[in-house]
Order: sequence, then C-alpha cells, then structure tokens
Amino acid sequence: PHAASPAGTHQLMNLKPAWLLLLFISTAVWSVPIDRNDAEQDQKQEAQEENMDTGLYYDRYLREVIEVLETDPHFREKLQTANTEDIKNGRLSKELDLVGHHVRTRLDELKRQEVSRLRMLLKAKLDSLQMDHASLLKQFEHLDPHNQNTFEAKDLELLISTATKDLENYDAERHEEFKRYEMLKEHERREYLKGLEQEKREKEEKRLQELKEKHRQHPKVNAPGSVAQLREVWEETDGLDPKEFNPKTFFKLHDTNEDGVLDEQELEALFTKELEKVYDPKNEEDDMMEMEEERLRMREHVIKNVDLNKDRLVSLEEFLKSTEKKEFSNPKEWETLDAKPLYTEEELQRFEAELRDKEEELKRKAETLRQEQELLKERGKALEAQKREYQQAVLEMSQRQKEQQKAGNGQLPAGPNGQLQFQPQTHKPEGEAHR
Ligand SMILES: [Ca+2]
Ligand SMILES: [Ca+2]
Repeated sequence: PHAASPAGTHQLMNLKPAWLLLLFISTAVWSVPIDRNDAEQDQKQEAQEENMDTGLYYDRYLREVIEVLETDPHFREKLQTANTEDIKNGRLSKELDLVGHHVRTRLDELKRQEVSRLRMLLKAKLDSLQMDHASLLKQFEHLDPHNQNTFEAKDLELLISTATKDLENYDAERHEEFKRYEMLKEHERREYLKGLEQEKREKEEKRLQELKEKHRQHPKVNAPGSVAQLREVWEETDGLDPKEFNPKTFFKLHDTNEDGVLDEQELEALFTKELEKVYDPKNEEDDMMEMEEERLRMREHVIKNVDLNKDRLVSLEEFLKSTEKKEFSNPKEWETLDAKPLYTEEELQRFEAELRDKEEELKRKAETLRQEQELLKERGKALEAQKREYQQAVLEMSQRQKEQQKAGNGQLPAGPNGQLQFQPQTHKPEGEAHR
C-alpha cells in the first residue's frame, strides 16, 4: 500500500492522456497525509518527475505553467475533478479567469520568457537558413503569438491541445526519423562501395553481407507482453521462481514509481531482456539505434493490445485482463526489425534525390561565400597596396627631413639601426648637459 495514490485518484488519472499525469504528481503527494518517512517520499517524487520528461521542445514551459497553476487552490481543485472531456473541450482553461492575481502575473512572466526563448531559437535557425515559413509558425503553436505579454485562457487551451496532439504524433515522428536514418546508412554504404576498386569492393561487399547475416542470427525473441516474455523477466531480472509467476505481483514489481499504472518508460524497461538477445553494443553488426526502434515497436504492440481506454497507460485491471487473452499464453511469433525491409527502393531513390538537392544548395551557398571571400581578399589587397604607398611616402618624407636636419646641425641622434629617434630621446642629452 502506498500513501501517495489513493484509489480515487487512480480512476481519474486513467481517464487522462499520459502527460496530464504531470498535473497530478504534486497534487497527489500534497493532498494526502504522508505516513512515511519524508525523505523517502521526496526522493520518490523527484525520481518520478525526472522520468516524466515529455520530450517536447517546450517541455520546460509546460512544466512551469503546471507548477504555477498548482499553487492556486481553486485551480488545483478543478484539476482534480476535471475529466479528459473538460480538458479537451477547453472547459478547464476557462477556470483560468478565476485564479489569483499573483498566479496570473507569474504565468504572464513565463509566457514572456517562452516567447523570448523562441525568438532567440528562431533567430539562430533563421540565420543558418534551416527553416521555412511554415515550420516557423509551427514553433508558436503552443501559445497565442498575437498576444506576447499576458497568459490567457487561450494560451492554456493551446498548450493543452498542442501537447496532446504532439505526443500522439511523437511516436510516428520517431519512426519516420528512424527510417531516414536507415536510408542514410544505406546511402552511405553504397557511396562507400562505389568509391572502391572492383576487387576491394567485392571483398567489402562480402564482409558487410556477412555482418548482416551475423546480426540476424540470434535466439528467438518472445512476443512482448506474452507470458513467456514476462516469465523471463520474472525469473532472470527479478530473480524469482518461474513456478510462482503471478501477474498481480509482477505488475506491482514493475510499477516502479508506484502510481498504480505502467507508463511508457516502465513498459519499455520490461523489454531490455529480449532486446539483449538481438543487440550487443560490443558488436559491430548491432546498431543501437535499431535496438531503440525495436523497443518502441514492442511498447506500441503492448499498448495496442492491452490499453483498453487508450490513455497510453496500463492499469492493473487492463493488465490482468490481457493475461486472460489467448495471445498471452499463445502469441504470434514476434518479427524483429530485420525481418522486413524498412523502406522500398523507390523511397530510397527519393531520399537520395533529396540529399542531392540539399547538397546542391549547400554547394551554391558555399560558392556564394567563396565569391564574397574573394571580393574581400581583393579589397584587402587594394588596401594593403594603399598602405604601402602611404608608408613609402612617410619614409621618404622623414628621410628628407633627416637630410635637412643633418644639413642643419649634423648631430641628430639615431637609433642602433640608424632609424630616427623621437622627442624624449632627442631632449635627453640636453637635460644631462645641464647636470
Ligand atoms: Ca507507474
Ligand atoms: Ca489504459
């Protein structure tokens, strides 16, 4: 039993998108009398908050806004009784009108900071020409850019809807990014081989093919979320007797932050044992980027089969229900990443064309820069010539002066190399003469 999460809070939490759990971290700890050691509690809360990085580029802003909102007793109460609908249709945002003045002032300040952070970020990106207009506007989706000074209900609404949408797209984007990574890898492999002489190329081709084969040879991977997979974790990671496998105990053991649900990180941690069968960081042929993609696929598979209310969290109830399904004890064989091609040849061609376009653009930019540099060099040369002319003129003038002075008194003191010496020295001999 743990003090921080009464049963009532669980039900509420399970109605909400995963990131909104953030909202409940401190309220849950706050609102319940703490019956154990404070230090332990604090530690747990800290660990929990660290784990909750949403991965959004405005994660910090999101957190700070929530933190400030929680300091308002009225809003905190509304938060605890709100459901997903209230949040999604903006009813919760309307409550912002009722929060205290100092809370509003702090929110205004947070927004101004965020706007100025974004401005700086955009400026850096624009300077390096990495950005087009559309993606520029997208950077402001989580706040109302027309009003840059105060935080209004619209800002909270935009923050909530953008974060929800972005997190839903987050996995899709990770897959897309991974695919591009794989295409780039293949592109580089082909370019590398192209640059070799025939004999060497054939040898390398063979070597690379053998590495690929070597990677494919690994023990069978259990389907994620199946009894075989969980039992292995139970036995090898938890060090428990396989004959005593118990789903409820298993769930409690792996709900490491004890909030009553398995979140994405807790689920992903369950797959390490399986992934180690396929990926070893010491092996040249095992790509750790691929391991993380495999981990993501495994988590998505479990969420798809187990998460009934679609909040991206697995409750104990959902977990126990999944153990009654046929797939739990008799799952379909798990196909690892290397079983199917990740992209078609056509996609690769398109990707390579894109790469070439980008390269061309870079070349053009480099050419412009080179020309500018050339121009500067020319200008520098002209200046240098001018300077020399000027120095020559000065030298001639001073020589003429020297000759004139020589003709005058014939005693002008000169430096060790015969150069002219200036005022203080020319006066010295006179001063000494007075002594
Ligand atoms: Ca948990
Ligand atoms: Ca769920």
